[in-house]
Amino acid sequence: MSDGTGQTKAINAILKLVLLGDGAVGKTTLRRRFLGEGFKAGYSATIGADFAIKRINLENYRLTFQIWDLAGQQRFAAVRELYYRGSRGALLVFDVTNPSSFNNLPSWLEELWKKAGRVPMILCGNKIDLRNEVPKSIPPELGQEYARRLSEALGYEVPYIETSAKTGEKVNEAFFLLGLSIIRSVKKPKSILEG
Ligand code: G3D
Ligand code: MG
Repeated sequence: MSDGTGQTKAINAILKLVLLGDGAVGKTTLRRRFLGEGFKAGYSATIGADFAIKRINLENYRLTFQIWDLAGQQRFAAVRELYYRGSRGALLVFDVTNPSSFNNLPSWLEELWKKAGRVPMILCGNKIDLRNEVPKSIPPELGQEYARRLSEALGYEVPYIETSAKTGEKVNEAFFLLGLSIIRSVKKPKSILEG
């Protein structure tokens, strides 16, 4: 979009993002890490979820991420309905030191797809700082392979990234990648301004 001076005008968009994955994989810690200081936070008692806002600039977009995170392990269906409603992207998280959190990914996806549709997402293997301490951890190849299969099934790329919410490694990258995936998925940029 040009403003007539030859400069590209930034496109503003508000994007609701949801964090998914088993309890204790590090969703809340990832979110806190990414937000750092000076974010606006809120809490929806109805949904039992926290949300916080962070603005980032990405390409010619000014994105306002509204990041949602279920408080505790809410399993009440009506609540989860609201949690997912209107979300534009998802960070699907497992703990590389906890194979069952990896094996449970399909059930999280099923829920996401049912309630939010096939939104852009990234797969995130967290707690890599602990990988060498745990004999049966999930190797990077397995995460990559799963993301590749998901990408194939969905027809768009689902990136895989490995993070440590403890050290901060790749945490910003994970959220930026998700932002990029959303931008790429939008054919008409204006459509992400809606809803
Ligand atoms: P959840 O929101 O997915 O349920 P949390 O998970 O963010 O509450 O994290 C669960 C526990 O894992 C927390 O420990 C948290 O500090 C820890 N954790 C999260 N991410 C990492 C990581 O990347 N590396 C390591 N080593 N630990 C991590 P506590 O002890 O507070 O319950
Ligand atoms: Mg949490």
